[in-house]
Amino acid sequence: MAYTLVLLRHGESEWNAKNLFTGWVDVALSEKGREEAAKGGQLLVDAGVLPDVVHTSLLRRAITTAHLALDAANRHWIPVKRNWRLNERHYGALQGKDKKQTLAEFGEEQFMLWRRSYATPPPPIEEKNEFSQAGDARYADLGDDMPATECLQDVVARMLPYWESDVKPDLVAGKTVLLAAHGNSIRALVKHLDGISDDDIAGLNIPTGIPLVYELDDEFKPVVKGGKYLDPDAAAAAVAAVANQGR
Ligand code: DG2
Repeated sequence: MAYTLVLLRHGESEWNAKNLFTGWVDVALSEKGREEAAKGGQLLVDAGVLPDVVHTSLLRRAITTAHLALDAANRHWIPVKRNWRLNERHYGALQGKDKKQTLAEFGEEQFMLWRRSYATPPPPIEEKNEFSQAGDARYADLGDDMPATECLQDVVARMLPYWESDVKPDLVAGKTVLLAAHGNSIRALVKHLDGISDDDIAGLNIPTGIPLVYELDDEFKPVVKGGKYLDPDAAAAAVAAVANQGR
């Protein structure tokens, strides 16, 4: 028996368009991002992949993307579950900073360490920083789990419990799952599913708004490693653009 999992990074956000580190800052989709989300829904229809349940983060760029995609696919009515464990990685003190300026200020090596290394988080954000989420009601129950910065390793550690407790059971129940999330929370899950090494995951980038479909066997191993983008040409171009951000 195979399970069907659809991973969807939100459409372009207003801060993706401005090239700013976003993390847990709750920015809206750009107009282009809204179009990408609806197109993502149409790609699902064209491929005959119709989600039965959607899991999203607590951030509006993923929530809105799921809504627009499902609306376009006439699946706006399916159950939705939201959890902070699917949030983008917390980008610490880099939140709100310009990627190009950060690259110019700190150099290629440090920039890529912060952006793509597995285990090096950016400096933590201070509570008084205007882009801190301290005191945000939606995270009131997190207690010690509330991050001030995260590397990808931290995202894997906080995302996997939700994968086990909430996403896998939906797959086992025979549901097609849409997981609408973020560049780095999706990288964390893809690393786990495809068994990508800590070094090699640095080279993986996720495009905005293009559904990535995984068929999983009954041990949750991908039938095709890397899954299948529903618009492979657009995905390849968009992956290159993400990789080159800041340059
Ligand atoms: C981006 C990812 O997250 O940035 O937080 O800036 O997927 O929510 O737009 P998303 C951000 P990079 O790690 O690709 O720089």
